[in-house]
Amino acid sequence: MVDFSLTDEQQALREMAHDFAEKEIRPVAWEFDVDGTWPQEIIEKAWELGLMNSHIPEEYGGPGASTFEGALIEEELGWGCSGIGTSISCNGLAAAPVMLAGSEEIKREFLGRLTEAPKLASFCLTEPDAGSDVSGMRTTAVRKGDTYVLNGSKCFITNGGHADWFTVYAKTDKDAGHRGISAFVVPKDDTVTVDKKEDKMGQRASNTATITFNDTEVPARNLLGEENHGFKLAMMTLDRTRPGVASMAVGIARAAFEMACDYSKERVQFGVPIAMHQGIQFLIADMATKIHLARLATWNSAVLLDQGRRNTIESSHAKRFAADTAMEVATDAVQIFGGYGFIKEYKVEKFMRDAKIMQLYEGTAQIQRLVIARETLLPRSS
Ligand code: COS
Repeated sequence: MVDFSLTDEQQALREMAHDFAEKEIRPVAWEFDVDGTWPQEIIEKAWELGLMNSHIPEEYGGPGASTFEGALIEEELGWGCSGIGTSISCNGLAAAPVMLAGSEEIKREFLGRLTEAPKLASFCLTEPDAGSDVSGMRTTAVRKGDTYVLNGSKCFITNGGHADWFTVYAKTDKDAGHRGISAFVVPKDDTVTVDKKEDKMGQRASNTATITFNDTEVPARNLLGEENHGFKLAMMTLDRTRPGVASMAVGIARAAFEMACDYSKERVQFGVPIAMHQGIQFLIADMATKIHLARLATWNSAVLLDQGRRNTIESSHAKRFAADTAMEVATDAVQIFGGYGFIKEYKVEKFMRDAKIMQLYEGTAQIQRLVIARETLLPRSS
């Protein structure tokens, strides 16, 4: 049976997340956007309510929510403010490779750190010269007895300036391309430096930093999975986290859409509210359809994961369509506001700035299309 109706528990979770977004995030979202204020108190409250680390299983102290339930939470956080929402949700990206490939001991230690206190962890894949082309990374990890020594810089690291530990991808065999990358859990210590906090166009309340590892030593047991199998682990991680990004994009689109609908009913031109004009109605209708379809694609990609099935193409469909929807809907929302949409006081422009990153992070809109084309033309079996 195909059925996306929510159980009473899921409905309650969604309402709780919405309530949190409305009462804790929305009142400060535009103010935090101005100076890029770090939302520490909001993160702590989200952690207390179980809106953070939703995918961490109960045996490691987490809520043990499904990917689908995580998607419900992330849409509401994205509706509140996707910058603050990203700060709250980003532990999921760092924790996923640990859940997929960490030993029992590593899972207990590092997932436990996130569930015992409102701590943050960051996913370190991207480098200045290795964005979409993951294999081009230059960070190295060299085995020395019972340890690995890491050297290199990672950029655009979400929550990087506040992280307690990092999931780091590094070359363990420089000449083996994607088959020479390994993943490690790296606790923050004095050899890890935070070099730069980025001043961004949107999602300004989230922290984006450059993190450098300077002869950073970790025990060999911090290797996630097998040596030189890190690339696949990164890809499997992104399959799991892209539904969350897609949900947040749906949340942005919905927020912009609601604001535009309200405005169209108030703003009078040619003697009637502009919502009465067909030109505006058609815009509203297209926005509504896109949001509806983006949500369906997102839920589908999440449910497949919960069923233990590979969701690579569905995850990319969802991420690409929801991200493009967020950008298009936010742009049209500004259009409906007319000249006022361009004025910060009217608030709607924030959604347009925030939406842009949805087409960039966790795989650009073009990378999603590349994945979709490859999976369509050359489907993978495993
Ligand atoms: N699940 C499991 N394995 C996967 C996989 C997936 N989703 N995608 C690829 N693989 C495997 C392939 O099967 C292949 O395995 P073999 O070594 O056995 O042949 C290997 O990984 C390499 O795959 P591929 O040839 O497709 O790699 P490319 O170098 O061409 O890269 C893209 C593919 C571009 C899709 C990948 O590099 C990518 O997703 N880049 C974007 C990275 C990104 O999202 N960055 C954002 C930063 S994180 S915030």
